[in-house]
Amino acid sequence: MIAMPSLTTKTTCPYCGVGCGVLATVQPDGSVQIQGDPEHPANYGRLCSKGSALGDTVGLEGRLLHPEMGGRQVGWDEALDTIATRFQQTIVEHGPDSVAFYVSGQLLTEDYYVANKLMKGFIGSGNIDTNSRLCMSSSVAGHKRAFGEDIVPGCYEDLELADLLVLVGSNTAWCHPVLYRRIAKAKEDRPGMKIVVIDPRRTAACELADLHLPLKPGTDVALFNGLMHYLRRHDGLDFAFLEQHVSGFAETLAAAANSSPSIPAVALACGLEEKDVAKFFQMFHGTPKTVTAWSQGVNQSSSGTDKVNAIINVHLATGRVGKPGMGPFSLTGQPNAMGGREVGGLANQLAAHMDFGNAGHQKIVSEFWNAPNLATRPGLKAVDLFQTIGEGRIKAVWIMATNPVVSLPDANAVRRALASCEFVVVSDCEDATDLASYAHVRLPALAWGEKDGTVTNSERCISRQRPFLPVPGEAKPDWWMVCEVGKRMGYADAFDYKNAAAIFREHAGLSAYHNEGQRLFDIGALAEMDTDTYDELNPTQWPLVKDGKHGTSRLFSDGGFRHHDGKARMIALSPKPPKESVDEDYPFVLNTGRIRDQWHTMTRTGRSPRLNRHIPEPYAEIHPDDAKRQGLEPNTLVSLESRWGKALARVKISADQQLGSVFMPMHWSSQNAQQALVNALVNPAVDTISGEPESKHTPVRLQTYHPAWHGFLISRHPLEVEGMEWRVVVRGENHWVYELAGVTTPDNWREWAASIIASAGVGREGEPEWLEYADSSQNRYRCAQLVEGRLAACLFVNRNHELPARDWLTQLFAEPRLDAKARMSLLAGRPSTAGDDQGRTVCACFGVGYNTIARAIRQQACTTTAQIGDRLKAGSNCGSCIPEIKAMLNEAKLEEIRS
Ligand SMILES: Nc1nc2c(c(=O)[nH]1)N[C@H]1C(S)=C(S)[C@@H](COP(=O)(O)OP(=O)(O)OC[C@H]3O[C@@H](n4cnc5c(=O)[nH]c(N)nc54)[C@H](O)[C@@H]3O)O[C@H]1N2
Ligand SMILES: Nc1nc2c(c(=O)[nH]1)N[C@H]1C(S)=C(S)[C@@H](COP(=O)(O)OP(=O)(O)OC[C@H]3O[C@@H](n4cnc5c(=O)[nH]c(N)nc54)[C@H](O)[C@@H]3O)O[C@H]1N2
Ligand code: SF4
Ligand SMILES: [Mo]
Repeated sequence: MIAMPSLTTKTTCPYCGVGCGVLATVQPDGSVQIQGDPEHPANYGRLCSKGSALGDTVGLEGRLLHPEMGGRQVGWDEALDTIATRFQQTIVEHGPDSVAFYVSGQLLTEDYYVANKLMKGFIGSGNIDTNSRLCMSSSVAGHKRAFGEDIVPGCYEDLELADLLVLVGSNTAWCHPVLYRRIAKAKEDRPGMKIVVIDPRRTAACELADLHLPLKPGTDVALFNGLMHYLRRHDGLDFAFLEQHVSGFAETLAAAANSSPSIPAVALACGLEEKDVAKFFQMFHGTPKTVTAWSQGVNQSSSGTDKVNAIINVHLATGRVGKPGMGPFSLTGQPNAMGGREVGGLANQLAAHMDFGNAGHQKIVSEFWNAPNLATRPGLKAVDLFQTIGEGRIKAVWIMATNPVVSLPDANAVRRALASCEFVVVSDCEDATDLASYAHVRLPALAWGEKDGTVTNSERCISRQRPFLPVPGEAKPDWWMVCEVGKRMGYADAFDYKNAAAIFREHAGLSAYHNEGQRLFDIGALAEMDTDTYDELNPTQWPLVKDGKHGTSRLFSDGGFRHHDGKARMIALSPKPPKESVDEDYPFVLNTGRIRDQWHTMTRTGRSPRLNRHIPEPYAEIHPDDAKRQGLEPNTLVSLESRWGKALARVKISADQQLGSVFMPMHWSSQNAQQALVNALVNPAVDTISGEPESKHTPVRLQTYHPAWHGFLISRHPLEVEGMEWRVVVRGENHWVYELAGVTTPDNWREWAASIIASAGVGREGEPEWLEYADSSQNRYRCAQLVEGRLAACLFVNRNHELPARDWLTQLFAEPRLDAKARMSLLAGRPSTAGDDQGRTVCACFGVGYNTIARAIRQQACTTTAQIGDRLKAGSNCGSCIPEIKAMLNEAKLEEIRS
């Protein structure tokens, strides 16, 4: 056989809004090697733990590969005809507002563009909204209020050039890790650079912080109003800039003085130390080169838009906008959050940064699209949209590249709404998702590595996602599905595109159409490029107007804001408390967010064994004093209840939490955990301006949860493990771990285990051999099944949560045979040689565990992350784990953990 040369494709990471360039090389064995693209301006060769593990996620196992209707495989024609007919009928009977699309910042710009065009241009309804509503919409609204257009004025380099970087509600170390490493490098090179983190929790982003302000949840406006008033009193305002470029200034100052008259008043409102507030204000005042970057701790709030404007206000007041090392900077979440905003994917936008309610814009879009039926008013925003589905007024919905039954607040209500909906279409790459069972028609989408188009990152940089894998099964690009339905609904001319490049050209053309400098989003220079040029397109920042040669890094450095008077607006703000407040019944604030190695609902990162090892189980993190008061012990289970629903989680106790707060990650769905759906708890309150849900603030109560037994089952093959109260599935390298707890105890554990294993058809490999250990006085039970001397499965059960370390046991699955000594250790649940249990993974790239690092710190006297890197390699590749290693180095009493 002739070896095929390995071809390397330049593409873009499909995860976060940093938008890193990736080099993907398909190896002769079919695996995919992933490297950072040294030429990409977002990452210059770096990748984080998730990006580095992309090769683990591209397999075809578990993919949806054929269209389906009612669980039956159908041809594309049948599926597409059905969708077109059902939408058409619904529109004829109930009007265009009786149908909707719910789309995603994980679509490519080309997909997004045609979905928006079909709904707003041809169906004639504004009812297309996107998961960016849950993510960026407060920033969009804040930018529009302040600047007159949804513009991020700066670029990544500004975060490196700043002398002061303020991170507000952003766990950048875990959520934008490559950008965070760039910041870390800048600080290392210029130790004078200062970093302030404003977050109720002490997060991994605090690794670099000179000051952490653990403010009371939801009090950001009071803090930034306080800063505004302080700047005024300390002669910190840039009057020349204000006079020339800003309006609304007097009212804003008055409101700030009113709400936050003094440092003690701010400290009290925000639950902070006066000296810390003073220090922050002094730092901001004294440092012209300041960037304030934020993400979901700001956006996902019932006062999210006000929080955004409170931040922009102080930058306008000091003239620190759009200059090197200065500016307000909204970090986008998804790979194409920015592209979605360009095409107008939110229900309240039109397209290409044009607005409903502006007759001129309305005319431009309808003329360009040749769409006489263009929607004339905004559609419903995500939370309202699903409520309207629940009320039966929206009767047909098409959901693309998002998982609303997991990610929307009050997720059980969303489930009920979809269950009652007459016609639900779902396009996804995955077969099994929580959403799948609600679909009448399912469409198989191309996944990363197969699809072809563009995304735009947080700094307005457009990059290509290029295919390097063959099209699997009958999967198709999302844009193709939308266009086929459009054609079948009678709009053949408007949706007749040969390829993604043709759609992109049109998108670029619309941005420039009758623009004449009216809208900053203008990529006219790309409107006429041919398909080869598109294929070779290098990362390009917008704006890039016709005949322009280079993109634009910074905007508004000399004013030129987009309101009619050319001025920016400062917004007078009075702080508002979160919509739902804690009380005697629900005394804790539930805060939710992300962990380092999982992406959203885990449909992709959950496929990667090394990513699953960082934090394998859903948890609720709580302060030690609160835990004591509630009688919660580490690693037990806790039941959480809000006015909207219930969930269970593993207890994690840490002083990183503030009193009265509990944090839960958002990632686990019913696919991989039972009863750990965080959005079952989360309240559906939204910001009245942006419609963004308050995902960071729900009153809850906590209760210890005592099942009759705790246990775990590890198996070489995936199993169906049902019928208990707690079940979490964790995919490993050559095994699956099932974390379990139940209220009813099986009569015979071995029979119970055997029947579960048998149902997976494992016995056929050979005669199973059982090892068993039972201690009925303690209710402890352990057994293992071996097939031809090789470990096939093991079960460990205990009355309480104290169980052996999983990480060490899973290593036994790599052994071809277990000898007598290994069998003894197996049932004992611990290695016969101390030091073999490396604990949960900290470094995903090299699989280095917590205990291994702890031993290096204690026994080999390592004191720096560089030494740990030299000895163990940990932290020496992507660097995503450096904040955790630093935290370990700073910990006075480092104890090994049992994981
Ligand atoms: N590993 C990983 N990375 C991701 C993602 C992922 O799923 N996994 N998703 C991507 C997406 S789509 C997004 S949107 C981004 C999100 O990125 P981030 O916004 O950084 O992530 P979150 O964890 O949602 O929330 C950020 C912080 O807000 C804090 N917070 C809560 N309430 C308040 C408050 O009232 N005020 C302030 N100042 N802070 C508060 C929380 O404690 C939390 O630490 O991450 C992107 N990157
Ligand atoms: N409680 C709480 N809830 C939150 C948040 C929070 O912080 N707390 N954060 C919110 C935020 S910021 C976000 S962005 C959302 C994210 O929430 P979701 O968008 O619901 O989460 P994902 O898991 O990214 O869903 C993407 C789905 O699309 C599929 N998919 C991936 N690529 C493609 C593609 O190219 N085409 C198609 N058709 N399908 C594809 C995936 O398999 C997956 O099923 O969650 C929000 N929900
Ligand atoms: S920081 Fe990580 S997840 Fe984000 S784009 Fe870069 S490699 Fe992907
Ligand atoms: Mo997001």
